Order: sequence, then structure tokens, then C-alpha cells
Amino acid sequence: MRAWLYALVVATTAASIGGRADASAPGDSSACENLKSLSLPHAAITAAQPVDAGGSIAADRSARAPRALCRVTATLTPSTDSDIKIELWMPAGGWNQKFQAVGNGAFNGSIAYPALTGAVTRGYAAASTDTGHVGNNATFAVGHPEKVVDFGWRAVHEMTVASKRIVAAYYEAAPRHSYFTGCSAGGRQAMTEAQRFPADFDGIVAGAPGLDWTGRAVQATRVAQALEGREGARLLEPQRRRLHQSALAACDAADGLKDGLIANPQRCTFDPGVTACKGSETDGCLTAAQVETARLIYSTAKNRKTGREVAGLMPGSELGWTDLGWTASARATGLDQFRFIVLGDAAWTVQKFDLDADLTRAEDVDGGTINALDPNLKPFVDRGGKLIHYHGWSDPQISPGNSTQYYTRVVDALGGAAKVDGAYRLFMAPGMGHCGGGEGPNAFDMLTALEQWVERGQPPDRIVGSHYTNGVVDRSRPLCPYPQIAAYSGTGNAEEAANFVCRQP
Ligand SMILES: [Ca+2]
Repeated sequence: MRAWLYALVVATTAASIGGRADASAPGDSSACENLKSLSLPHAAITAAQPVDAGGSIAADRSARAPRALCRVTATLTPSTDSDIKIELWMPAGGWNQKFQAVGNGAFNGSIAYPALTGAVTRGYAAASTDTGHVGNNATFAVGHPEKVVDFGWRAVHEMTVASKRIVAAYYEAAPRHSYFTGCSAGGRQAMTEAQRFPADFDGIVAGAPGLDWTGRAVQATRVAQALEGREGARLLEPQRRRLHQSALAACDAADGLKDGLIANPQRCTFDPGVTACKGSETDGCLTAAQVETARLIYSTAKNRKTGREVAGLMPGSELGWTDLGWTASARATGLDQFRFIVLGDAAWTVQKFDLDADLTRAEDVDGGTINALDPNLKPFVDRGGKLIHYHGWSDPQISPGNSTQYYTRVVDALGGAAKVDGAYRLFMAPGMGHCGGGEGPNAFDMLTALEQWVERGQPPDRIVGSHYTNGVVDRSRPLCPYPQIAAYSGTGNAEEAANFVCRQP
């Protein structure tokens, strides 16, 4: 049976389950405590306790309950080697009758308390998982293929199935709608859910998804290898600033407005060679070796076996780079991927990396367990699911090219943009870094846009993003459904979203 069909059956069953043995109601502490006796397949509820508003969640955590809630913890064991921890927070009063699962970062390994707090503040019953291991690295993977599966896709799905049943038991009603929100590794989890378990969620927010998990590992490792032991080839802050200024000089105005943002970096033809030192110049210019480093960071790699490309970083992202190219997290995650998942060799070093062989090997070994590259979203689309996907064009950690490539592959797989537009939209954010930050608008409310789409049938034609300096909005722009870009209308304040329209580039 297809995995998604299995999920559909389980979810439908869960919706019909409910009812407590006594007459206690949510908000009543016994209703929460009674959940301890709830029986779930391959799951053990380890705690079910009411927590007052402002109450401490656990002695060793700084997390506080944003409102009075029922906190349930459980351990899920879908395989004999599984040890998946989940936490479910359910408002004791003021429940919005909806469920939200929240994503994690990098190699996960802990409950995402800030995201849980945000969801419950909005009235959601919310759940998070450690994805089946402790600690934000990949050492767990050696000798534990089932734990890799849990991390890759199973933990979030199992959490979702169990959580819906617990919600139904506590409130005596299934959630009216279920959502998933996540960025980075959480964006990858979001895509995995849309691809594998279309019945799990009515709406999904996938931010900067690490969906080409192995491709990103390859790109960060390739740059790390080129710079290992070659300090003269590294790009220090003056060189990164120089590159950034030169990229803007080449491409900022080409989108119709000289505003320090490159609205369409894929149309930007920028050669780092223009930053090369001339004569006796030294101020931030690049040596020949540094120019080569910059070219490498922007460059695309290719899987020789499948022909699929793996994007580099984009012109405009330079201020987010480090001395070693991609971010420290990208390098660490890439190294862990090769050491503990691809090769099972803790002593492996980047000097041993071979682009052609290792790009293919990493993808083959994964076999779609962690990668979320399946473009067939038809089951999700057909059941009425809605997916909002976003990515910052200046992301220095996960290439935004991963997102545009995936969107394009989905359009191709489903038979054209018109087949996709009613269910899945991608919003690219100029000048935005990894899940936030950067010179461009980087603060927005994707969940509200998704709620409008799912609950009121209003698709997001534009989503306003803001940029803050010292807590004050000093710039706003509409984020537009890809491939549209935000174009200045020609009149009014060029820092206000109202004066922009979305149009084809
Ligand atoms: Ca511009």
C-alpha cells in the first residue's frame, strides 16, 4: 500500500476516535491527566500534565507555557530501533480548533520549544519532535539505518498521526484543520510531508527547505575542500563587501529599481573577475585565487548520472558568506553527512572529497530518505492541500536555486503552472538570508496567508514582507508568486509595498 494511502486511512480513523471515559472538559486538569491512559499504536505517553500560563515546561529548559495548556510527552517506536520523542501542547482554553506541527533545524535532535510557543500563542494545539535522536549532529546514524529513516521522514509523520489522536481525545473533536510550518531542515520536513503523506496536513509552510540535502552537503564540502589549508584563497570581509558591491553594480538596476536588492538573481550575469586587483590596488580587491573561490561559490554542480544540477549561492548573498565560503552550519552538516551517513567513516576529511563520485554516491546512498526531491505533488494537490514555499535569494546556507529548481520540476511533473497554481506557490525574497535577516524584506506572516488560502479559499497573490531596523519598519515589499517579481509602479515611496506590483520578469 502506498505510504500516503496508509496515512489517509490512519488519519481518517483518528478523526473518528475521541471521547473520554468521564465528563471532564478541557481546562479541567483531570481531562489532561487522563490522557496518560490513552492507548496508541507503537507509542507510549510518558507524561500528561496541566501547565499554568507562564509555567515552566521542564526543570532543565527555559521554555515557558504561553498560556494554560495540557502538555503531553510521548515516545514513539515505529521500528525496534526507534526512540522518537514528541511533545504536544494543547491550550486549556481558547483552542482555535486547529493543529500545527512545527519543524526543526539542521540535524535536529531536540524539541523545538520556541516554535511550539509561537503556535500555542496563536491558539493552536502544537507538536514537535526530536526526530528520533538527541543532539544536533549525525553521529546517531552510524549503524542505525532505522534512525536515519526516523530523521528523514518517519518521525514527523508518526508525531502527526499520534498528535491528532491525542488532540481528538482531549477535546473530543478532531482538529478542523492541520498545518505544518518549518524553515531550513524544517522546510525539508515540510516538503517530505507534502510528497509522502498528503493526508497529514491541509496546509504547509516550507521555508528555505534543505530538500536537496545531499546536494547542499556536496556544495558546502566542495568549497570547504578548496579552501582547506589555503588561506590566501579565502574571502575575508573586505573581499566579500567588494564582491557584494560589484554584484549590485551589475544587477541591482536591471530589475527596474536601484534599491540595493537584486529582484531576479537568476537573470544576473556577474563575473567576479571585475573585482580582481589591478596594479598596486589593495583595498578589498581580489587576488586571482580569491576570484576563483568566488566563482566556485556561485557555480553549479551536476550529478553526472541523473543530469540534475545542484545550485551554488546567488549574486547578492556575499554579505552572509564566511571566510570559508558557505556558513559554518552548512559545512558542518555537509561533513557530518559524508562521515556518518554516506560513508560511515568518522575519520573522513574534506581532502578526500571527489565531486563527481561523491555527488552521485551521496544521492544514491540516501535513496530519497532525507532528500525531498520527488516532484509528484499530485496526491497532495488532488486532496486540496495548499503549500506555501519561500526562500531568501541571499541565503548563504541553502541555495535558493534548490527551491526554484524544485518548483520548476513540480510544474513540469504536473503538466504546467496552471495545474500547480491553485495548490502550491513559491515566494522568493530578494535580499533575505537564511530563514531571516539580510538587507531585504525578511519578516512576514506566511501562516496567516496559508490560513486564508485553506480556510477561506483566498490564494496568496502577494505577501507583504518587511525589513526592520532597530525595531522599526524601514522597507516593505510584496513577495510575489514565482516567477513573478515585485516591480516599482513608478510613483510613491519606493520603500513601501503598496507602490509595487507583481509581474512577470
Ligand atoms: Ca533592484
